[in-house]
Amino acid sequence: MIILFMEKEILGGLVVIKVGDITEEEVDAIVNAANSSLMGGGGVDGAIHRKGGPSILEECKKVRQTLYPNGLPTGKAVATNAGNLKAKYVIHTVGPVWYGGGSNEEELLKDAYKNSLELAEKLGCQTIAFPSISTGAYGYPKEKAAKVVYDLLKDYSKNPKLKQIRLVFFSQSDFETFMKVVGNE
Ligand code: AR6
Repeated sequence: MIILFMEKEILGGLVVIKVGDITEEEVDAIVNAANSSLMGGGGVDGAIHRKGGPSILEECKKVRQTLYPNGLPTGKAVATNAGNLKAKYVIHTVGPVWYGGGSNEEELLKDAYKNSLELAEKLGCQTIAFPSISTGAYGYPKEKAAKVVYDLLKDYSKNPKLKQIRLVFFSQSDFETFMKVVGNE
């Protein structure tokens, strides 16, 4: 019999790693791996807009008309309502497209996570759920992304302002890739 570990706490319980659909998470903020247009797309972005309903897109349009007329730059984050999702906010961030590693991808991926965490803190959130930003359509290698995210969260865990950070992987194998990086530490 194969026993699958679908959920695991790391970094003193601050971070929960799990397999699931992020649109089902009951947290204060759900992070969306968006694109600069903020007008929706496939992957996790499509799932969030589909399940959250049109009020999220309405607010994204307002963001484009006001704060970011040229689109949300890579690495930045912005919040909207969460529509029908079981969250107070959706934090939209744009991860980097993977061009081979020499185009500042690592820093930009860190920025996407850091700016989302900071924005959640400013909004008074205690819990947040992240998808695996950039590792789908944007092609960031999963193991490399896992290392970047783990290092960043290890650092964050020294002085955390949020109570819980959930990393929601869409497949068991993505979950295991992350756990392999944790295990190597
Ligand atoms: N819950 C959790 N994770 C999910 C879900 C879900 N419901 N759906 C997909 N994933 P991607 P990116 C995982 O492509 O690489 C969009 O079209 C997926 O398996 O959603 O940052 C945007 O509009 C993968 O591991 O985001 C942009 O144009 C991870 O989420 C572009 O894709 C990220 O995959 C952004 O690309």
